[in-house]
Amino acid sequence: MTSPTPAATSAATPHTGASNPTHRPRYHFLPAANWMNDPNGMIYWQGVYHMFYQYNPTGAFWAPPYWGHATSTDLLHWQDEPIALSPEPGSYDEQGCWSGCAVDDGGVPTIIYTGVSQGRQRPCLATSHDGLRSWQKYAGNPIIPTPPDIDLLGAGAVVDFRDHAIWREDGVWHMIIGSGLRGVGGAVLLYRSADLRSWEYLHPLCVGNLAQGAPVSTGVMWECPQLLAAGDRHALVVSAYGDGIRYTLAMTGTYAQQRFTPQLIHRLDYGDDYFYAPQALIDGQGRTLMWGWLTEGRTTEAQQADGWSGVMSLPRVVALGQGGALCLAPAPELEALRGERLQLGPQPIGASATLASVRGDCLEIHARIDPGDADRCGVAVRCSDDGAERTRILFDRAAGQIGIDATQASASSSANNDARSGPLALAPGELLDLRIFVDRSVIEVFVNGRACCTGRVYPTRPDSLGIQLFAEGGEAALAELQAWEMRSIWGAPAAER
Ligand code: DQQ
Repeated sequence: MTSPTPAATSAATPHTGASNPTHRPRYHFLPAANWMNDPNGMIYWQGVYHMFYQYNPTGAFWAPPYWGHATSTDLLHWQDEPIALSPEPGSYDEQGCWSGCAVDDGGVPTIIYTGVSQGRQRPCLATSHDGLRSWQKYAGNPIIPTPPDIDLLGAGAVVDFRDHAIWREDGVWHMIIGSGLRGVGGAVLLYRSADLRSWEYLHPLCVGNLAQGAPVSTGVMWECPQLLAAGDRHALVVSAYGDGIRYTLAMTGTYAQQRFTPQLIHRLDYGDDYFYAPQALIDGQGRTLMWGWLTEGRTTEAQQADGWSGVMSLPRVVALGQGGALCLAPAPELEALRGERLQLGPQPIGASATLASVRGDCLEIHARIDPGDADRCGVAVRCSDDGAERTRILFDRAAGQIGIDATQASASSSANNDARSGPLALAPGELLDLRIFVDRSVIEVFVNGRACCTGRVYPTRPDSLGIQLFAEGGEAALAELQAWEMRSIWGAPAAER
């Protein structure tokens, strides 16, 4: 395998990103160019948010991953830092430095990641002694040489062994690793250690069930596990994979005697893998903030033609909802990106009405809608003047579903143009409350504080900037709509990427 040694992605690196900026987000983080996937090692360190991410510095396609790195003091504007980890040819991570986490080991920033070589996935460690800028790999890597042989216990052989989350409990480090048990389902394996280097396997923290179909299938393997405190419960977040599924699952329940027992399980984002492999940190305000990888919804050829692939989600505040589900809300800091406010309503919503005063492809829209007797209603964004292209944020009351209908989003044959949704029931008299973030090809929607849905859209028409309200099978009413143009996080247009 050849492994180029690229220059570090630093603030001084010229932005060689989009040859065609049409779809490139302006207020979401993404590297200047090339491929990114999972957020890694998210950590709040001495007043600074550190975001690492899976990165291919050689092109807009997946390859043995490096760890890219960026920092922020305000959650909005990000500074590129040197590449943190690179695969080492001929070593235990020659096939990539896969996903992992970062912890504070008594003042020493420490990364645990998955080193991959010859198809084997093994935990590895690296430390920084210059304030998270450069990282030295531990001479004793890999720190766990083989997965546990839990087949002996009759639980099924371990099919994968990667991705890490670590916490301290009773003065001891605890680590979970994403896995799957052949013929059984996804699994999260629990270890403990006194020094982060020598680990003792305990048992599975939680195991899925391949046979489960309702309320949601849980897949063959669980990637990127993380155990979070949420209100009076715990939440186990995993990215469920295999058997035709790929989405983030949130399980809320109890953590006791070092085992997690789920009580409720749901998809964390109804856009499925458009919000994938998320990772959370706890910041200086004690908030749990989460970011996910927004995958592309277009062909690999289209991604490579544009020179970039993958976007980081907006920062989302994690909380336990009233019904016991894990809920995500946009971080309040995002309000600082708002331009002038425009306000509309109340007004009736007929079949479809284009808003004359709101247009754009970088917007935040907050709409509160009374569904009335309409079967379906919502807000359409990125609408062309002739209606040929449009993306609908659609509440289907009869089906009890909310989602993003992008089946008419783009005239391009390279775009997915799909529809994704999940359950939403409104209480009698409750308004549909949509906070919609449009950032060129990214749509993030937060619904009634208890559901969210991410989409990717690639309109082709320069006039696909319109906003419409629509109702079908009856009349709905707009209680209020506020809209703001969102500012770029990259400063002047010349500095944009
Ligand atoms: N991506 C990483 C893996 C992880 C997967 C590799 C999830 O560590 O399981 O780039 O998207």
